Amino acid sequence: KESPSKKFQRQHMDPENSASDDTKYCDHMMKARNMTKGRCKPVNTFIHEPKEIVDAVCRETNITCKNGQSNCYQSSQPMSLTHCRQTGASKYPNCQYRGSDITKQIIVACEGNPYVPVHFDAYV
Ligand code: UM3
Repeated sequence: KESPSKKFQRQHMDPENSASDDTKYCDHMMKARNMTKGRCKPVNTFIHEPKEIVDAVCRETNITCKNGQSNCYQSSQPMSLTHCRQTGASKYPNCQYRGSDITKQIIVACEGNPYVPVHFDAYV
C-alpha cells in the first residue's frame, strides 16, 4: 500500500518542472498523478522545489492545521507553486483545471519517523 509520505510526493511534489504558464499543466499533471480516478480532485497544489527543501519544512514553525490537529508547519521561505483548481464546466471523467503559478509560503502536516510531509494544508 502507498505510504502517506509517498502519497504526498505523488500528489504535491514536482521539483523537475518550474512553474510555467502552460495552461495544460494542471490537466496533464492531475491525470498523470492519479487524481482524476473515481472523481476529479477539486483543488491540488504542486510544489516546484527540491524534496530536501520541502521535507525540511517539518522542522520549521509549528502551527495548528485547518482541521485542528497540531502537526502543521509553515515554511519561512516562499516556494514556487502551481495551484490547480477544477473549472466549473469540468465534469468527471473529463477533469479540467485552471492553474495559477504563485510563490508563497507553504503549510504542510507532518507525520512519521522520519518526520516528513503527509498533507498540503495551505499557502500563505
Ligand atoms: N489542497 C491543496 N492545496 C490547497 C488546499 C488544499 O493541495 O491550497 C489539497 C490538500 C488535501 C485536499 O489533500 O486538498 C483537501 O484539503 P491532501 O491531504 O492529500 O494533501
